[in-house]
Amino acid sequence: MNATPDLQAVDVTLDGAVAIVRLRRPAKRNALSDGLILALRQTFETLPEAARAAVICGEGEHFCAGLDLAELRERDAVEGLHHSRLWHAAFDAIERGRVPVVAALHGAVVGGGLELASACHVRVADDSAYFALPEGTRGIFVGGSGAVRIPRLIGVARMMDMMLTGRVLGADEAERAGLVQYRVPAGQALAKALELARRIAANAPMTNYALMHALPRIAEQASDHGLFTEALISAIAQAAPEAKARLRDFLEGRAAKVRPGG
Ligand code: 1HE
Repeated sequence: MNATPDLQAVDVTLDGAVAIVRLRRPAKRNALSDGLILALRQTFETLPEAARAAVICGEGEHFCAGLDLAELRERDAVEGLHHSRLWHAAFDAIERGRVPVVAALHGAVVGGGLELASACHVRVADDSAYFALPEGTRGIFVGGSGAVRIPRLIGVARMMDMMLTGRVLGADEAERAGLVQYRVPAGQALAKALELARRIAANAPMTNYALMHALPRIAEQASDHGLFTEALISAIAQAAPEAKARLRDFLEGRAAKVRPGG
């Protein structure tokens, strides 16, 4: 694969402690070319030092139209294998990266676009968003980690249905299925994602790290192993000076209480 990162297709800005990563190929509905995939990997591996959380969003009418189908025509089986592994590396740079990532979803979130959203840590959809896996009807298969990450969110049965029948989920159905965690009126996905990312950025870094790196692994461990891993990670997290300071703040009446609707 000879592609180089298409750095024009990904824009990164810093808003306080939140990096905003924008897919910027609207004329092609942010379709994921090889160059864009490489740029995404590079972006998430080299986020600005000051970033403590990130938001990913898409420019134009849609979040992402998935794989760039114009490039698919050219590929043989061996190239297809390496191509899929390239996507895995890029999306791993998101899921197992340095900071939690909130996806702000609108319009089409389809195929590889849904795989990309599934690699993020929290998903917000506005009412214009719709979700599909057209791979089933295009004669191909998911190759960007969807077979692993999407069933974790909605189960094998729902993903099977989407792929076999071409079912398209609206924002409300996606929320009910567990594909997205927040649903907001059309046009408000980015604002909501930013609000959440700012909250996430204010957490102790070790807590965020443990959530990103330990929680998904524990979920895949046998329960006895999972409990042991949990004990190790919680011991490390509570020993951090920042954890001690936060507990002191609460005990001395300086920290926010937990309130309904918070
Ligand atoms: C594209 C792509 C694309 C748009 N690859 N060029 N993904 C799909 O099967 C979804 C294919 N796309 C669509 O169904 C629609 O384009 C949308 C619903 C996303 C948007 O519709 P619309 O009416 O706003 O835009 P459009 O007129 O269809 O497209 C505008 C341009 O973007 C047009 O190019 P133009 O040069 O004629 O202007 C389209 O060809 C182009 N375009 N989507 C290439 N996907 C690792 S495995 C992952 C496997 C998959 O992701 S399979 C699912 C692929």
